[in-house]
Amino acid sequence: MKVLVTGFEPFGGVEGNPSEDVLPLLPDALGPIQIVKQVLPVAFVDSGWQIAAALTEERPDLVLCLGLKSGAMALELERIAINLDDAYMPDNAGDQPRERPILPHGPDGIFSPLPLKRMQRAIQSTGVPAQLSNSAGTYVCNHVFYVALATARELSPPPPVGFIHLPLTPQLALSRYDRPSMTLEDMRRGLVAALATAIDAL
Ligand code: PCA
Repeated sequence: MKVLVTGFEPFGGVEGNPSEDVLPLLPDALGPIQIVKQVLPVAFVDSGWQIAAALTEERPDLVLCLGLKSGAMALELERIAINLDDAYMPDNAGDQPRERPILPHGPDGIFSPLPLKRMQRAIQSTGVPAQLSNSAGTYVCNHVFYVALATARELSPPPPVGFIHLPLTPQLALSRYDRPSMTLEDMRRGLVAALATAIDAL
């Protein structure tokens, strides 16, 4: 069995992205389950085809996408992806879609099928704060989450897909004194617990 975990490159003038930096800290296997890691560009078009290709080519049994949410106070387990790109700033390729559907005939929203409340409790039991979130926004993270969920539905069997938003690290929050932060080690601990719970439910 195989799990795909993705992160994002830096964007928006922040010098790093914890969703990329935490990937090397995650194990390459959990028991017999292989963990494949991939960094995605913060660009609507390229991130979309890259996550779709990763699902159809790697055929993972479970997909967990990660992204940074500056201002998050906990690991935020996203409940739903919506069929809308509405960028508040240009992406790393200079693209700034406004009120554009991701899939013109796609469903308005797609829920993550993962056991999010159980994953939340598992993260919390390691001493790391975790919350459920009802919006992944309308920027590149929501785009990747939506494309991954829609692509998964085309596969048989469809792999469950989830998305977790991560806070800033203390280092990245230094110049943003009003923003909360979490260490990469805490993120790693919480994410391993979340992955183990999601794998258990397969
Ligand atoms: N966060 C952005 C895109 C990339 C990332 O790490 C978002 O929340 O949409």
